[in-house]
Amino acid sequence: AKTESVGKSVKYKITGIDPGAGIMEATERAIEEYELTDWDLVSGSSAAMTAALKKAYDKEDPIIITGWTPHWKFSKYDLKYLEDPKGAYGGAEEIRTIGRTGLEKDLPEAYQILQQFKWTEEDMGTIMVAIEEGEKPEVAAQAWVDDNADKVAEWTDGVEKVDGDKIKLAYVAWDSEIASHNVMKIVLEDMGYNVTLTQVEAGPMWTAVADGSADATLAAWLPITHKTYADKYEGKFEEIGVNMEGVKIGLVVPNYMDIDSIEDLKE
Ligand code: PBE
Repeated sequence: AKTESVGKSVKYKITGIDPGAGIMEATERAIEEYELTDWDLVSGSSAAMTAALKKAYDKEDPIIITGWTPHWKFSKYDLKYLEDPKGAYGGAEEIRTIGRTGLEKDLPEAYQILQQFKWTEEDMGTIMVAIEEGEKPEVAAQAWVDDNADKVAEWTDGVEKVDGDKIKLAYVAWDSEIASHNVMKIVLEDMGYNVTLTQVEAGPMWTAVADGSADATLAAWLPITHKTYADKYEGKFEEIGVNMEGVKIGLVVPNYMDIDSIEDLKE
């Protein structure tokens, strides 16, 4: 028999990430829909969340985090998503590539590469795990590019090299996006571009694409995670392509915890 409720055991706290992340909004929605009135979503950062997860996991302490796939935490720890019978976190998500209006006309070669850019959770996982193990993002990305010339060739198929044209990509310091943007920087540079990566928060990332101060981002999680941003800037950005399918967000706990569903948090 349980001696203590899950809520008590984690002090009614869900360990979140940066406040602008779509998963934070989805979690506030989950708290409402599941009537988790005593619960708080604590914001922080991806790095602080994974540090808290490591600390709890090493001691087999309970912890509830906002989690997503792809992410290296699932290869490092034995974790599970809590079931979400009310669908607060949506269903099949995709990571989409979006650009500023006019990008196709101004930088057609880059546009075509961005359009042809598509990879898998496994591809991205290799890079994320290497970075987590201490490799520099640009080094881990370069190693992946070197090992995957066939995939890169598909992304650059039919595209002519340019001569130092400038392109600016905006991204957030989520592990998945650190991996994708470092890879795209190398691919575009190999095609002759002068690439700037700008790391910002989620809101400013969307704003930058909408107002044209960034050319593109590979980090638009849709249709649910970034819906509020996509609605806000409707007509002010362009969907260029889908770079990964079958991604997911939700509440995640270590497998040693004796709960299976968000419903169980009410007890
Ligand atoms: N994430 C990773 C982001 C999108 C990429 C799930 C933390 C978010 O919640 O906005």
